[in-house]
Amino acid sequence: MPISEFDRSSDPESIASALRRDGAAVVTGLADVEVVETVRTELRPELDASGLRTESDFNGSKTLRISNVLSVAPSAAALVDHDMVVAVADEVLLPHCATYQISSLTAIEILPGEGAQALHRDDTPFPIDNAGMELQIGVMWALDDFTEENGGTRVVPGSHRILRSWHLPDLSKWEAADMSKGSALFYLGSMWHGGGANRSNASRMGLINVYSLGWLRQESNQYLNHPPEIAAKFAPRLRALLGYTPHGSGDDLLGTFRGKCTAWVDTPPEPQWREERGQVGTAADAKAQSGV
Ligand SMILES: O=C(O)CCC(=O)C(=O)O
Repeated sequence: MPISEFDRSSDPESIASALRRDGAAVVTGLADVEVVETVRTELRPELDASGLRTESDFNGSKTLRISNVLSVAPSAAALVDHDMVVAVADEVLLPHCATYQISSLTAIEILPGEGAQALHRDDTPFPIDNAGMELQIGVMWALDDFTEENGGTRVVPGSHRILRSWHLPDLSKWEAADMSKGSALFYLGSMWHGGGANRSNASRMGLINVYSLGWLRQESNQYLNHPPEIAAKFAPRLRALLGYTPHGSGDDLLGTFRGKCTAWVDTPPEPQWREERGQVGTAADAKAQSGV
């Protein structure tokens, strides 16, 4: 089953429907080419300096990865906090949480000669298996043209429908995301996917952002990857996405500062950050978006 394609003028509801049906969808030409080029340039020194620190059987030995993406590449904010991404994530995640967050943020450069990564699900760390409740949505931005030959992300369409406690899907039925630089592959956290083998003679760079329900622990600690002095430079919604906001306000209140009931009012860690109402998924946001 080929991966459905949309473009930057498509409506987020249609993309979310394709995701619910197939588990993955590509949106072509979503990022401006200048943004992509700037992000690539900003990522380069850190990828070269520390990209191999994550070397492992799973991550590969010819793949560079870094997680402090926004600390070294501030221009990537335009991708992480992209309106289309947030609109699709709203559709998929907000039915199940008060506000959602970034679970992991990783720049990945697959070098020539790297083998295929094991197919996997991003939801694996969470021991929950609830049909109809998606825990995460991933967005892989192509910072190079992605092809099957250079390691374009492989996905197994339909594999999100098989609960983990049931049978394994047929993982031989994968499709490689074939997409031009600046396009984005959206996929559900329940979807089986993985990096492809790079059989070309050029590297393949991508930026993968995973957004999760706000009541789950982040896979990669965004407060350490992007400490307050870095987060202070970002827009309120991006700070909220990094987790610098509590989840909910009533019985669902989580992420308070100093652990006191009364302290959440002036958290976190700058009082005005909360006043700016940067959270995604709040009533205030919904009102602002609808223009009412
Ligand atoms: O690099 C890719 O295309 C996918 C990487 C991935 O899924 C992962 O590392 O979890």
